[in-house]
Amino acid sequence: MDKKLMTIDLSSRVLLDKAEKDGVETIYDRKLSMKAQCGFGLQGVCCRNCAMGPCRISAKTPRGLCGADEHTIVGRNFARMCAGGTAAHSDHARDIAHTMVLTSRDGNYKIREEEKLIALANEWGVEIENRDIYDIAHEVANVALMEFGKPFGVSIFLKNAPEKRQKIWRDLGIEPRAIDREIATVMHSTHVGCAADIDSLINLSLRTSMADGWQGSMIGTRFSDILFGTPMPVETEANLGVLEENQVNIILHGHEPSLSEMIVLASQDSELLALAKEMGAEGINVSGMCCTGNEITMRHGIKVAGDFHQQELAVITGAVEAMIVDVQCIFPALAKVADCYHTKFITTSQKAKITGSTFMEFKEENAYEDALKIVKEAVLNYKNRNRANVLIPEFKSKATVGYSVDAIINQLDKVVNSQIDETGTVKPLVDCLKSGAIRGIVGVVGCSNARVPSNNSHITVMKELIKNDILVVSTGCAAQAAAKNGLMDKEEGKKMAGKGLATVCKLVDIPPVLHMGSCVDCSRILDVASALANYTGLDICDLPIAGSAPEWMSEKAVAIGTYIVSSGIDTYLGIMPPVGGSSKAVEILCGGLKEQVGASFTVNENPEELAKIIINDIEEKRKHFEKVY
Ligand code: CUV
Ligand code: SF4
Repeated sequence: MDKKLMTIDLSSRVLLDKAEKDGVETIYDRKLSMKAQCGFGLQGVCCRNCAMGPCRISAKTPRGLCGADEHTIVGRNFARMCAGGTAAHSDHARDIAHTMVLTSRDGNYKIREEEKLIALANEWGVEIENRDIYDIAHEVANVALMEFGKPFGVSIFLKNAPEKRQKIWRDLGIEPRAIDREIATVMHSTHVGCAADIDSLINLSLRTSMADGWQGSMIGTRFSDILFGTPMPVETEANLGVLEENQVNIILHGHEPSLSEMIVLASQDSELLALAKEMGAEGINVSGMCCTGNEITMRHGIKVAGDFHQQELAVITGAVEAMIVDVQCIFPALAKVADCYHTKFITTSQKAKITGSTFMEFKEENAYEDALKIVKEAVLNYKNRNRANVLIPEFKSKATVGYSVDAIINQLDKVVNSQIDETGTVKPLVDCLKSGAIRGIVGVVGCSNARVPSNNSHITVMKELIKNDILVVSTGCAAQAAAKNGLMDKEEGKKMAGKGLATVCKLVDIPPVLHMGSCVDCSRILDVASALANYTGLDICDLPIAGSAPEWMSEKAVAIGTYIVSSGIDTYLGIMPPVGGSSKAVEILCGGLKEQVGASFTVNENPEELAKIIINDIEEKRKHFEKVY
């Protein structure tokens, strides 16, 4: 197979040639050599939850040694994926909450959004009268940290959802209690000799995923906004063409803004800039990858170097002085690729040490100094760049990013709400949906998956949706695919949108695909959905909205999909999860859940078909919506 057909990204294709020439291996090579994938794994019917196994289910051996059948095994594996994803997002949030504890007036971390903090304090019953803002911040942080392990009660955020939705969760017993508790419960229930009932295993999966969406991720997003600012529309550029020939190139890859914000600051330090000059560079150019890239582009317009599948290719340009990473979605392969070039591959977290990397620990307690040291390492490396072996692809696209819920409401307020004295509400969005100018809203999110050509499913689905007047909101690597392909360029994007959507885009000056942030920021999508439901007095499942993950791959994505469905939003996957081996699991996830939570999963690995199904279902939802509202 021609490797270049494995991605639709033009800069990636250019660099795949260079990789070949340089004799460097990438994910695409490994994909090609890993021909047959394990059928049992793909179907989810391999169990290694105890050492009598692994047990694999087939027609000949329908049960494992303990007697677990395919439904039990698939259910347990699925629940563990949800727990893994919930753990990752929530541990990210935990670090951000700890960062909030460290804030002080003259420290490295400060409170940027006092108003947002006060609002949260009020929501949580934290005393604000006559108190220093930092005292309030520390107490609010403590309340959030309690969400991880509180012995009684349920998630503090659930009350923001429509009442009807809350009742559904209560009746089904899927209100998440403490985050760590839900994860531990799933690990316990899936231990050998525990839960063996598929319905209850899926029910547990929903509850632990709810702890991801309606607890951990919400803490992550809200706290990041309070600490680093609420994103507002800002111009940027995306794709590897953002690397600079004559500057020190630093790529930030990973997830937590507590690191990336400090690196961005350190890269503006005058001594380091002077040092860069000394090294012969014109400046320091920071760009981002994956979710950390989303965090810093949303808040500062920092350019987006690329997505999950481009991490090796970025190094292969030969123009990157340092790839600085923290946690999640980092290829261990980067160590080997970086070895072939002058690039320093710098790991910074105890949670994600990687063999062959340079470990420079980043501690929030010592944030700015640690960041200075790391950036200095990059700057000093500039002199080692082999200029003869540099290739920066020319491809990059303009994008407007930074659409937090506040930004979306603000933008619409400017044009509509302020004239009718309803500022701060989603009325204009509801009106657009009601009139049909916008047929619906779909969150297209998630990773790139080497089982399909990189970015192809994202772009196919998004283009089809906007052409059919469906507003797309996006996070994660899906958002980066959109940015790289001009879908977030206000001018270019409008041309790809249907008439109704294009008119709205023009009127309120937005692109047809709105960048809402990183994966944890899928909580922003929950916030918009709740706001729409609360404003209309409907439940979330009554709205013409949907979620889609056309190229998902991570456990985090499984947790996201599952909490989105639990929230009453139908979710459309472009990659089949490893549940196919259990007819009952498929039946529940792709059907039965509808009766329980008013939404379910649909899977179709053909992106054109996937888009068609979404559009059809949105139109069906509209009929109901128009009747009830
Ligand atoms: Ni957290 S989880 S590949 S960076 S979206 Fe990108 Fe997003 Fe998936 Fe990872
Ligand atoms: Fe086999 Fe049961 Fe052990 Fe799983 S838990 S490995 S099915 S014996």
